[in-house]
Amino acid sequence: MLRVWGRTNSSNVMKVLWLLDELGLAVERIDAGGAFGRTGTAEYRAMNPLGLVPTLEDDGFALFESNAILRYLCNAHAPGNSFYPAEPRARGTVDAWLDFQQTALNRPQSVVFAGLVRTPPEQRDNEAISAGVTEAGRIWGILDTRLESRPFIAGDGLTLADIAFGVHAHRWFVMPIARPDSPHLHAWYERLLARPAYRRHAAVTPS
Ligand SMILES: N[C@@H](CCC(=O)N[C@@H](CS)C(=O)NCC(=O)O)C(=O)O
Repeated sequence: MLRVWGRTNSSNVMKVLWLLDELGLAVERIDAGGAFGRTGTAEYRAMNPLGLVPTLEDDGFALFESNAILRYLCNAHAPGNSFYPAEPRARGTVDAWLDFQQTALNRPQSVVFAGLVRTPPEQRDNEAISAGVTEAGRIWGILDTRLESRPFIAGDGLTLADIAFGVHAHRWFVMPIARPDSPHLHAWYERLLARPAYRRHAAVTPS
């Protein structure tokens, strides 16, 4: 039985739960991280050295880093699935966007999310939040251009790239911020909203 450690309001945990749901794979989930703790023990650190969530356990094998977990789940439990295509160029494209999510979007989007959703107004660093909105908006703008000529990030169908960005897209569209106009990005977000698994795990009230 697959086991996921992580609280459901973590974007990186959402990615994994959304993919598992899309693939119809059963999972046992253990609340961990944030107020749940459990991530500081030596046993947990042996699975996830930074003590972050998510962690995946699969029959004695443990894996950290959400995007690595997405790839592993497709490789090990859904080989041939189009979410992570085998053809080298198609796979390379998905990998590039997965890396781009982690390296370009994550930081500015986290500043905005943590600032507006998890910090009381009197303690907010409004300058940092505003700079985060500008930078995250620039990255989402790149996605908007990308999605002008294709329904999903890597082409015609949903892939891991959409999952990695999709968990952040809902937050982006529901947070009280001044977003740049992005019609193609918004149309893609609506395509995600049509998927029950996305609504179950990612399109939830930010907390
Ligand atoms: N690059 C890591 C980042 C993991 C991460 O930052 N997780 C956050 C939640 S989204 C976390 O563990 N925060 C501390 C906690 O929940 O205790 C990944 O993609 O898995």
